[in-house]
Amino acid sequence: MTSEHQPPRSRSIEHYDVVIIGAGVSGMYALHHLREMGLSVRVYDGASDVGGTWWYNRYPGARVDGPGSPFYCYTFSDELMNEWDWAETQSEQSAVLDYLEYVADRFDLRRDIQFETWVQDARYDEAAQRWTVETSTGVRATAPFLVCAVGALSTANMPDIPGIHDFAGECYHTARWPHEPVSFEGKRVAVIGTGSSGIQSIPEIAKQAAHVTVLQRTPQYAFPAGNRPITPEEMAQARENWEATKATMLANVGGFPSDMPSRSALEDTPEQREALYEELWQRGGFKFFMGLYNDIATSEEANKSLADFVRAKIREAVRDPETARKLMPDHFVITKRPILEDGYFEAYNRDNVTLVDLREDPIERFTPTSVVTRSGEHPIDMLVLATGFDAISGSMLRLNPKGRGGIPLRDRWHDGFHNHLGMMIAGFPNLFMIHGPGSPGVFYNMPLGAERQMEWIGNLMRRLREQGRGAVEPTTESEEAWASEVSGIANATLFPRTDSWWTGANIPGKPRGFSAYMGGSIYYMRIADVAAKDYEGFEFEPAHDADDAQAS
Ligand code: N01
Repeated sequence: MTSEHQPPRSRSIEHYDVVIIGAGVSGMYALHHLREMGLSVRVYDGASDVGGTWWYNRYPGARVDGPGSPFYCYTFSDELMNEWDWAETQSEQSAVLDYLEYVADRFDLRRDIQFETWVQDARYDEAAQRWTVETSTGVRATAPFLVCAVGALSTANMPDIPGIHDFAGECYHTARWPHEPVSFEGKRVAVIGTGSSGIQSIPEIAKQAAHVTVLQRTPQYAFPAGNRPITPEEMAQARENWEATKATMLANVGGFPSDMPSRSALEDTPEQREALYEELWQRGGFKFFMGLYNDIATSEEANKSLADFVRAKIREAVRDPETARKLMPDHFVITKRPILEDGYFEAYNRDNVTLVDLREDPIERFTPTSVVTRSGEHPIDMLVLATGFDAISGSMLRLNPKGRGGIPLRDRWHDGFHNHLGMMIAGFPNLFMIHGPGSPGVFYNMPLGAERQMEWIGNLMRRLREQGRGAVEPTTESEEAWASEVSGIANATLFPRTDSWWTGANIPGKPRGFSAYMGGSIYYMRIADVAAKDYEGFEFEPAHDADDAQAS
């Protein structure tokens, strides 16, 4: 039983300045930053070590599938940059976890983290102006500030399919992969899901399994990962140019060191576009998106030119025309999270891989030994759920903190993820989210984004303490204005027109809406501006006991 599900044991009570929930990339930095500010901090995490999503997602083939190393990293410490060598551009999961473990050692983080401890409840006490958390290990802790570093891609999406719980074979979710080795040898494996996790794991599983049946709901565009070793010379160069590189990262819309494209795809002839697409395809990696045209996400015509190119590449890679047809995506390219692949389409050329298109041949039920689709029964020994996450807002809803008047967040968010600046929620004073809905979060270099949000949060905490204020929260008017700003930016693009986990469409019953701030670096100017205007859009409450607030 994971600590998430353990009944609470006997209660003791502890007091801190800040409680942080989550010891992943964001929570680790939050701890470091707040401790440097001189605050007493306690972190709780259900896992048994640091890493968050990198601790859980250890399925075969798991790798960084964004613009990768050495720039998917913290920037707060030059020493760290000098000490850590990245081996590959698309680091494998174990390499990222090694890095995070090194960070935990290097900055002595673990002494303030309580692992295998699930926060089961978080409740605001209006009189005391403090949050109280209840944990699975029986510890109860209070603090004036609660930082929710609960992860944008953390709460696994478990599909509700008739009979799925009756399936008697091995069953694994990619986001809760076992720590013990999983053998596929000689087994008939079904995989549900063809997002990043499915597309990374399917070729690896196919290398060992007797047979793989891929159950695909939506075909996807995927681009060559272009993974390659990082040479010592490249590492040395990255370190030498680190100051300039950081400045480029801060200015870049996605927080990575690349220049933003300034040309429309429609300025080029079809031949010129094709040549550029081909060059980037051969190079691989996320440069494909960052070195491209500036209107792929906004112009239907520009988008179609790239979509057609990728569809042709899929036709080229997959020998069986009927399988290639089923693999053909028809949404706007990049409007579901772009995927980097390594041998995914070629896997369908193997004799032991079969594709089921669930749009034509839906799953009817599971039995103890098979999955039954409309066309017939597929006997299986193992089921792999690569079905993704209740993303961005799901982990906050799972925590379901209770704000003023005991109002649960699920009530406040029943029709949308109301918040201001992606960090604070009206009625939930002194509660901060990192990478929450309404922030750039998953659209940004996540370690760097966590650092930048945490600096803003730390400054607000400092201001409260210095001025003897007890609580801060946004007004509902500022939340509404923020929601308009977030959706206004998204609606200028093609992104909201496709069902994706960005829009909440992957979770039945979830309120629809594009929940990431797509302005990238503009976001950090916006939050700096709010701070400069003495936290415009926020309300401060005097400390009920000013002496206590200063001393706590
Ligand atoms: O999840 P997904 P993921 N019946 O939601 C299908 C990051 N990431 O874990 O598209 C049948 O993308 C669903 O179908 P549909 C990365 O940002 C990072 O793959 O909703 N199918 C889809 O095909 C990524 O984008 C890394 O129609 C069902 C799949 O399951 C994000 O995490 C590695 C279904 C889910 O795809 C999420 O990726 C991996 C159902 N009931 C991921 N429910 C690294 O950097 C869902 N699906 C290491």
